[in-house]
Amino acid sequence: MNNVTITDLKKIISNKKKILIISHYNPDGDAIGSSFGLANYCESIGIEAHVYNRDQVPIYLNFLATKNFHNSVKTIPDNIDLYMLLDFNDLERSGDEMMAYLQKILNHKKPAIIIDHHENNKIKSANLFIDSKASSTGILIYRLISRFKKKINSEVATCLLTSIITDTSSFKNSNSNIESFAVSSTLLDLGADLELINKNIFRLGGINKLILRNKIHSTLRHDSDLKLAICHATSSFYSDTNTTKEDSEGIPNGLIFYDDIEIGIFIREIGKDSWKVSTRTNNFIDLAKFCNIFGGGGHKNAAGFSYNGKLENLTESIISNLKK
Ligand SMILES: [Mn+2]
Repeated sequence: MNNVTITDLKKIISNKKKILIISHYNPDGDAIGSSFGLANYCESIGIEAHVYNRDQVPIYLNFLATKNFHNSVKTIPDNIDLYMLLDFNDLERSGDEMMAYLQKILNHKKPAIIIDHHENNKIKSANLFIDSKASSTGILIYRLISRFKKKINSEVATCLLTSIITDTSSFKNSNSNIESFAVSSTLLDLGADLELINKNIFRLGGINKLILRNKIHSTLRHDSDLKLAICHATSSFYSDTNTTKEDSEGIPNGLIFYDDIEIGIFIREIGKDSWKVSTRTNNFIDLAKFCNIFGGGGHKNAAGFSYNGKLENLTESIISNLKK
């Protein structure tokens, strides 16, 4: 494990011919925006760039594109000379197939770099460029590619602005620092299409999504002492309304904009007695630490974990741990 500077990074990339960029499964606007932005910039300076994600690009991000996008390791070409892992720092987050692939790469000590803004890095055998103060991985990609001579084109600028806008929830989250405004302003100057981003990112979707959200919000439980709101969705919520997990994205974040709620928690069923927990706050407590108790992690203001057991036990366990 080795921390590298922007100058090191620039040097590492400069003499490469074919790179592979990997981001986490269930990709969000930052995962897609930063990886496509980096790939498209590399292509513009003559480096062949391939992007891997276990999953397809979510519909609301379909306005972003890149030339070589893979959902299977089988189509990834040989002789990749640099591996770049974006917006995650735990191999598990790349998916089983890519995790096995990456383990081999790292064992063979092939050049790999993690560019990320999450804390608690778990990958020990790669170069690290991690800054948890950065509001998004897109910001880190901007810091890097703005060092190169070639001007950032409008397509790349749109990718990176998408990263920033989605990871800051349009500058509403507490990670919206001066740099995120400054870089956004520069990206607009470079031709980033804000109207296109807003049109796609903030479309609310079909009526089914509204019905799903009503069902989820009807499970709401509020603890006024803890300033906590918890709600959940079982698998039947999605099958009954013909929706997918993407349709419940943003639920925990939405909760903390109400008075009397400082901690928003959304629990989603992922299997029999198996749950995924997403937590959000605005500087009220350190959620990365809290989720660590359950074996998860993330940021201070946005973190999560998985849980096996009964929903009632999970809820009680969350509440009793928060009381501590
Ligand atoms: Mn991110």
